[in-house]
Amino acid sequence: MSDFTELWAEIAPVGRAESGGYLRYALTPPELTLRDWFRTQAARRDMRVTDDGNGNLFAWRGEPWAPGTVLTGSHFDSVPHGGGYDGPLGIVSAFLAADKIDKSRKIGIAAFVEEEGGRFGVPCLGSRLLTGAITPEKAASLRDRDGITFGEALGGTPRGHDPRIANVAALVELHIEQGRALTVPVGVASAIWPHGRWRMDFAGVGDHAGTTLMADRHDPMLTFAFTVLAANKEARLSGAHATVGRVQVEPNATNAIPSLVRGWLDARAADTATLERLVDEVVRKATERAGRDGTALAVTPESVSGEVAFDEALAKRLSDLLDGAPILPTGAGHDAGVLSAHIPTAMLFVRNPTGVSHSPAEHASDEDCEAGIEALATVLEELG
Ligand code: HGY
Ligand code: MN
Ligand code: MN
Repeated sequence: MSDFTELWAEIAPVGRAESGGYLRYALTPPELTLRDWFRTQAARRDMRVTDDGNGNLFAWRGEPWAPGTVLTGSHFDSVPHGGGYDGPLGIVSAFLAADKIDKSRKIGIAAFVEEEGGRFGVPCLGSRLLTGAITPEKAASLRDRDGITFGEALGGTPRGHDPRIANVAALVELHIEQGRALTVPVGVASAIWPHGRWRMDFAGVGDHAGTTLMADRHDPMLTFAFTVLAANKEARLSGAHATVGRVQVEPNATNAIPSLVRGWLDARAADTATLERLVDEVVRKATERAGRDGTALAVTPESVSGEVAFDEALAKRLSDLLDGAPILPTGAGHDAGVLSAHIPTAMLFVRNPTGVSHSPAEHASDEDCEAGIEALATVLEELG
């Protein structure tokens, strides 16, 4: 066993479902167990652990937020039945990279809360709070599917923006690549596509499935189904990405015409104008169809992230440092994207041979993960 496989084996069983995917929702028992594991790793390295009052954990070599600190890390939480690498790989790699560099280097390892937005609906919630991109009050009021608020789960109102982020010299987040573009063990991020999630509420008239004539129906499932197809078509036509992976139906009965269908549109594009055109066209077509179906559509943007162009000079510097590692964009959002507006930020990607992610099938080889750790250590040594 290597240091990596040993540490990986410690966390692999935590929150794993029968599907082989993970149910590591923010501040739930599996993720809290990983937080305890984080504290143990920090203690083994005489690193001080702090909680920023927003649910983000940090392990420090040197004083917390000391000027010149280089920050690394990622997140523990997963999407439902997501892969084990998305997030935790960045944290495990951070501890192992810290083991390899001069102990005089001031570094911080972060475990950001609710990166996936899988419990409270807003992705990168912890880094948005830390940077002031969301107010503590708004964050505290977010509810999970059981009606528990983030404030209740956190044990109080989050602290919000921490001006000490200005002390950080650089942030480097290591993450498994989530596309099929990286064909060597390690890459460097150039950009994150603008993306967002929009909640679409289709309201109709609930009624009996057996006695209601087809001509008399106002069935929101029809408008919803049309909208899913329209989103797919518009995305294909514009080279963007559109997904509806989450649906709620009321009353969700086999023999009842729904009164409400709630679906979430996840839309992403290489540039903001394309993304806006895509969403506008989908909403226009869906609204027009609602008129024909006698249903009503309400669209609520739940989180929208603008394009992130990582620090170009820093990306080039890291690519040169890593023997010409390829520099590539991603359609996946990351805490590093949120922080990049406040701190010189870079991302390292570790090859994902199939590119599959947000799925139990997500995988990276031990060799590539170990190459990622070496790369992260090289970068932390250089930037520290
Ligand atoms: O959904 C995303 O882009 C990321 O995995 N949070
Ligand atoms: Mn993810
Ligand atoms: Mn992630």
